Amino acid sequence: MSLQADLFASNHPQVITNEDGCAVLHRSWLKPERSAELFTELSATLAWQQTHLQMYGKSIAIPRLNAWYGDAGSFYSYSGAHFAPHPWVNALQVLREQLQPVAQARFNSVLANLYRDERDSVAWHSDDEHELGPTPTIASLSLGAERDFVLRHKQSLRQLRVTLHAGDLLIMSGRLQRCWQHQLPKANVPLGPRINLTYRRVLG
Ligand SMILES: O=C(O)CCC(=O)C(=O)O
Ligand SMILES: [Mn+2]
Repeated sequence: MSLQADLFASNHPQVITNEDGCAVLHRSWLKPERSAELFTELSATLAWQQTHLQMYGKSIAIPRLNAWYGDAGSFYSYSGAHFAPHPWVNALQVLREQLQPVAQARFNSVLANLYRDERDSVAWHSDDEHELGPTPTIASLSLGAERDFVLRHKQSLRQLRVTLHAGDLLIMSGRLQRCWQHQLPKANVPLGPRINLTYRRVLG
């Protein structure tokens, strides 16, 4: 069996939207055993931290843990929080090499999020920070518990909901971050932890 066949399932990508940017879902991009191994390794070894954002003069703990890895110099900031990347670790580096041909993009950093249970979430936002450029390609890989991910068109307010499972790869590109927002709402059933890796290119 070839290395590719051993690591990846071969489902056809599904276009979630092609309107005002592109979101394409590769279901089960990783096989279940590899997703499970990666989840165990990354949850135990990444430098998870609690980020606080400054809002209305208060320091607010965001409802998830995160960790930023990347090339030296790929500084990143959002809503008043600044991240200097940790140097690449092997597992994240290997994934980067495997993701780049699928996403047809080069990445120099990855933001890892850890949602500890169903109460952790990420609120409506776009990944539209200046340092990502106007049409960023972002490759988002899910591990651990399944969670709903919702896209909302900024003008029409049309919503698209997808359940992301362990091993699913969502690629967002083109004008998607200009024209749409996304969120990962809290769930109303008990759920275990989930890790999401978003590979990005921070422009120097
Ligand atoms: O966890 C997810 O699937 C999305 C995370 C996200 O949108 C972000 O980190 O910018
Ligand atoms: Mn995002």
